[in-house]
Amino acid sequence: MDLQELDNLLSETRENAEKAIAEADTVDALRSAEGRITKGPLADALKNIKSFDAKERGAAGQAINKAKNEVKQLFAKAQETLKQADLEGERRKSANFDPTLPPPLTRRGSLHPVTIVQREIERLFRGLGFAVVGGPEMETEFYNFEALNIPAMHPARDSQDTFWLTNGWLLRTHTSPCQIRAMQRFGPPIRVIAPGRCFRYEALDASHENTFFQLEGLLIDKDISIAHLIAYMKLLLRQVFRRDVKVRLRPGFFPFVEPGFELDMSCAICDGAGCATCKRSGWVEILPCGMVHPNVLRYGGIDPHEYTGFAFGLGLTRLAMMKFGVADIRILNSGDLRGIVHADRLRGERIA
Ligand code: FA5
Repeated sequence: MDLQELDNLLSETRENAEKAIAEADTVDALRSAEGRITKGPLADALKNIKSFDAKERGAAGQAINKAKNEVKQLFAKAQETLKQADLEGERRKSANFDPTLPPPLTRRGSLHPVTIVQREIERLFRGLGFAVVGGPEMETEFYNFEALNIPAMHPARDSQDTFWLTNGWLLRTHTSPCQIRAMQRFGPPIRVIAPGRCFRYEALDASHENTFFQLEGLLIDKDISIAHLIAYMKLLLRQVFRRDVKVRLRPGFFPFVEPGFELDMSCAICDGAGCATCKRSGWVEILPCGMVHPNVLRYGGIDPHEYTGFAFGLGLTRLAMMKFGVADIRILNSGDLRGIVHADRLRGERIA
């Protein structure tokens, strides 16, 4: 054999190796093809090295070794690719891989129960022509008390223990300051609701938080009466609970309404039997309301001889507790969902 013939043989061997690699579909098939080629023509060529001229022997040996290494590398690479593919196949088989299935949904969070109730009420009142307004959480004494007919030293201030700020302002104790701001901003007739966070320096228990939500409502127009007030309150409760709710209306005193009422609902936690949430009374104070006091209308720049109106201050957090069966108000500010999950099961209602 001369060098030219050797070159042809080595090229053919390389081609055979590539062909065998393309045909092999398992690692074992690759191994046996590699053995066949390296131990066959390449080994034979090495054995026959003596048949070359002494001058050409060195070059022939180098060419054979180079071809051998190239073929080995080709097989090693092919083996690695096949192993990866096998592994992928196993993984798919074991996971019952179905490429036609839609990708798994990412679990999204759900809205806070108070937000859910707030949005429901906003939707209802928007549909009735009300605007949704806000107000500052840091308020002046004027808007939080004085303009609401609660002058300094008035005993009604004691019922709303206040967080005072060092600049003489305060954290609003209720959403009622939004009434005055709405009167000043819009003038009559007015239809607004104002949901928002309130703060009281309270001793905490199952139904009292120092940070909670109220939703203020104010309607001012000509010839508004208590009949309008009651009709709107009934509508509100029906919308939130989507069933008949046992309520009671009793006189309530608030300096900014006259007459004033307390609307309580039968405790949804114990079905009126009495529990820690309702302080064993079977009733939960939820919706104080009344006809806007003439002095408040005057503070808001409205003539009480021309206009009348009603206002309400819904305890939004307590309403969410009643709707979702949350027995302790502190759960709602804690971020611990277990109490809510429990109530969810209890009442068969889904939060989101
Ligand atoms: C007021 O705050 C009046 N501004 C409501 C009002 C508005 C009356 C307009 C008339 C006209 P009261 O202090 O009762 O009222 O609070 C209203 C509601 O807020 C209560 O019925 C209760 O549901 C809720 N609430 C009061 N204090 C707390 C508290 N510490 N934690 C949770 N909810 C509370």
